[in-house]
Amino acid sequence: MNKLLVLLPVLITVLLVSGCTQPSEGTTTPTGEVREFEMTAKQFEFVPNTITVNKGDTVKLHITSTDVTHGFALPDFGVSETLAPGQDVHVEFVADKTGTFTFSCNVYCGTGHTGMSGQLIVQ
Ligand SMILES: [Cu+2]
Repeated sequence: MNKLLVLLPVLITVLLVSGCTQPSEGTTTPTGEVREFEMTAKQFEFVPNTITVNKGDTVKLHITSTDVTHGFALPDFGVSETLAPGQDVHVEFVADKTGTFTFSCNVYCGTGHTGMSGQLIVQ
């Protein structure tokens, strides 16, 4: 009997504490926004050819070639895609560093191929 009287407040305390303890909210969620862009690739340009985002943003690109097969290479973020004509190609990466980064066509598409490039600006 005495034992029970001693244990009871302990039990109640344990139940109250565990009942009030909530799982803490995640603190590792990305700080940036999700930024989506529609992009067109054609001989010999990307439209738009400049994309500006903030550091930490998740960048989603939907790229469609309107003429021949092109490529989309953004080596600083490990992106390399082939753009078949008429196909909506999805590219996604986190802009985790600031700077100006060049993306370019990496599939030979004609005489203007080497000049077919654009810039990603991460602020
Ligand atoms: Cu090309």
